[in-house]
Amino acid sequence: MQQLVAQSELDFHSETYKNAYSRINAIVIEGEQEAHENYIKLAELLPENQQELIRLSKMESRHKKGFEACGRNLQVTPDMDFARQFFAGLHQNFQTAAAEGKVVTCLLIQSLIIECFAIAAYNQYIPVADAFARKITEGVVKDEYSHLNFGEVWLKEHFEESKVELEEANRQNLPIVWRMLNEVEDDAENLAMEKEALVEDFMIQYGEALSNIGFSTRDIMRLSAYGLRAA
Ligand code: PL3
Ligand code: FE2
Ligand code: FE2
Repeated sequence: MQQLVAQSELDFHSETYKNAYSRINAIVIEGEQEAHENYIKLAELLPENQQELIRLSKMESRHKKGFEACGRNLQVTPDMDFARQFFAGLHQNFQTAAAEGKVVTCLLIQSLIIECFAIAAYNQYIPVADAFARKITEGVVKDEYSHLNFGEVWLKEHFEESKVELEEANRQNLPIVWRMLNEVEDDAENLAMEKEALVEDFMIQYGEALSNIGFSTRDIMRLSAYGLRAA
């Protein structure tokens, strides 16, 4: 196992840090951009929630601008090609589901999986971030809880008729998250973030979300660990 960079040794201007940041920063910028587009798509699919979803999509573009400023502040150029590759799996699955009008799958991918991933990552990042990025990330993470909440509330209200699709969407998309975590592990470590802690935080958020929607403890155990051992 690689040694985690101690927080006291973090040098935000070192080449090692900036090199890792060029990919992590890009991932976050791309994630916020895709979240922006995904909520616009969801607004089309759910006309009765249109105003609310457009509001969320605007929050996502503000997040994107905030993280772009974090990269500029450290004089880092985000590696956007890497980031698009990083999100390609979830992106493709969201597009396919949207084209088929599968709103439950779209909500699971964006409002549960991606938001839980973001909440876990941002909470891990805040204590080890530079002062500028910490302030921005603290503001962003508060919003992400409200995005997660939108998905939870909608899916709770439609729980019985969504259950089968949720199970299938979880089975398709959760293994992608474990692969994404593996891909980002080394760079995250150079920012003093531990993969184990990211996984743990994600599992807690995602498990709580499934519970709020109406799944039993037994279902949550089965659903939230799906594909984890193969990762
Ligand atoms: C939705 O509102 C935002 C989607 C962003 C997804 C972010 C995933 C981040 C994974 C990378 C782990 C390191 C995080 C570092 C934080 C700056
Ligand atoms: Fe966001
Ligand atoms: Fe969000």
